[in-house]
Amino acid sequence: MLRLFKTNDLRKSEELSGSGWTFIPLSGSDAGSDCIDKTSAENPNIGKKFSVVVPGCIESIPGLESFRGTGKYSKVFKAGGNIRLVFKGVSHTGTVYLDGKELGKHYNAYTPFSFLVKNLPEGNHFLEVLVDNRFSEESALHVPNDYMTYMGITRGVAVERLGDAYIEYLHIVPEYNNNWNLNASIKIVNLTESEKKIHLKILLPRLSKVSGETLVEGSEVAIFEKEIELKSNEEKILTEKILLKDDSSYMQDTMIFEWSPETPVLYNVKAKLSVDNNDIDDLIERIGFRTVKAEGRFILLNGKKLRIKGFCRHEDHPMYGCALPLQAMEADLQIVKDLGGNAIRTSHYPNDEMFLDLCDERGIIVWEENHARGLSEEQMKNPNFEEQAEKCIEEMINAHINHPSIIIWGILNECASETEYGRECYKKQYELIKKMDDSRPRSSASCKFMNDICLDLPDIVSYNIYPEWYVNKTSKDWLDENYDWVHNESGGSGKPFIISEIGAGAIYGYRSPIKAKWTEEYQAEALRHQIKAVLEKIGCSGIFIWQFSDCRISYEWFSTRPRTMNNKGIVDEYRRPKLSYDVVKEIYTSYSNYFE
Ligand code: ADA
Repeated sequence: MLRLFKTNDLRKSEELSGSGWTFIPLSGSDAGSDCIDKTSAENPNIGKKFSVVVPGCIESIPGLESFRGTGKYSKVFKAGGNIRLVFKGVSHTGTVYLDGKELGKHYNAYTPFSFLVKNLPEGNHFLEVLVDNRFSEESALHVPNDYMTYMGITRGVAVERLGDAYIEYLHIVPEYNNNWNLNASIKIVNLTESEKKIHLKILLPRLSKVSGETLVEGSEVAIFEKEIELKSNEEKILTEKILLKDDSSYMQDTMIFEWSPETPVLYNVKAKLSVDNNDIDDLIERIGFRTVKAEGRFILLNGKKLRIKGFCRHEDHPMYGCALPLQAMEADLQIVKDLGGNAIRTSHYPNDEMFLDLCDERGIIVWEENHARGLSEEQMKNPNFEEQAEKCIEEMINAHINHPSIIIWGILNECASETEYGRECYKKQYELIKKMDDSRPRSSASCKFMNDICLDLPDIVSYNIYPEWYVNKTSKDWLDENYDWVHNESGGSGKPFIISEIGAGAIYGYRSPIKAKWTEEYQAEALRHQIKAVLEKIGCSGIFIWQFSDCRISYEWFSTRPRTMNNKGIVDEYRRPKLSYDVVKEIYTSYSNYFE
């Protein structure tokens, strides 16, 4: 499964996820061995053929738990004609071959990519994906870090059969201006050598309430139609503002049901292409009617002052690596809801679209950010950094712009925002986001305290602070010091202010009345002080606790952590609650989603 709703009625899309794949480790060693005996002995499984399922991480295979190197996936599948191979995530670099011919390469585990193949002969074809999870100068974003870079085809794969023309993307961003409007951007591609006269139609279902609160989809209404001419192999991007005025045909006998954490109503928008009245392609996207903006010191969601009660969450699990199945994603969100949380920060990279689909359906607010964590100025000067970071933004927004749950676009967690060079990178990336989507506020989680020189750039100022853990100050004092500097001395004055990280470590099961650091008792007490200080702070729009669950880190990272894990989870990696679970639940559930 790639999405939680049907994305096509007409276009044939066959999932290649599942079984029938083989994996062969080609070169590499165990990351851990370098730390033990420096001989980096070659992994004994090199050349061995494993039967595997996709999505998955090869670290789930005994003997490959710490493998860092290259390997090749392969699978035979049936197809023909014009096809598109869609990959939702390959970690961290994937090179795709079809019948021995290279189709292309993609860097970065966390964003989708695809390859078009025209006029493929009908029959069996051989798909190979060379995967590489090594750290090197070529990789500016996947570096030794406080999270794990896994290896694998870690998200879904599909092969689509296309006709003479197809819809590459359908972006629909709702906007309210006395009426609801839909700002649509549609990319249409002619796959033939001949000119095409194509009819585009966009349809929106009317929703109606049946038996109380249940909403059902009624008839689909055409809200936009246009004839488009495309020359041979031409592609066109149409941008249209579609008005849903009260007197529009769509609005007869219906109303628009807003998306909110309390009422996460979703609409399936369908775009259809036809030639001479024959339908040739379609694409369905899911949207929610909601507005979000930064106004004064508040984040307004549908005009109401939002209070964020969130968690930073890595895509990480001891059984699945970063390739969590839907059931594991669902279990995490059940815990978030039980804790009284209303938000997730996708630290520190774009997330699986199925997870974002779940957030849309459950009314969980999302801060989604491009892939970067704690890169120094020197690391940001890697010649590949800017291109890789900006490409991640483009792919993230292109793929995720329709998710109503995403209300903040984030960049460059704890990177060099205290330097002039770093500022240039931040500035370019904020501008890129605004150009692609100016419907959402932008932010970046900073740990540069009173040295940050970029706070005039974002719409929301966000700080990662660790009082009672890294900084021996009370939570209130350290929060006040940073808040006051931001609002009195920095370019961030007067903007909404979020604590985007705060927390403390605890080893699951380490209990002691001495309440030393790493005990569950210490974490519970520190979090009580930290969360209360933030939620009681006038002018603070919310909090993302670091972090939801313990997660694996890469051996090669400079800082040693107990268990080679980041142990600041409210639950451990198996989602077993620590003592802090009840503290977080007690406090979070005592606050509403909005300021009065
Ligand atoms: C930073 C960083 C997180 C994590 C955290 C910690 O704030 O953004 O990824 O490393 O510190 O646990 O220290």
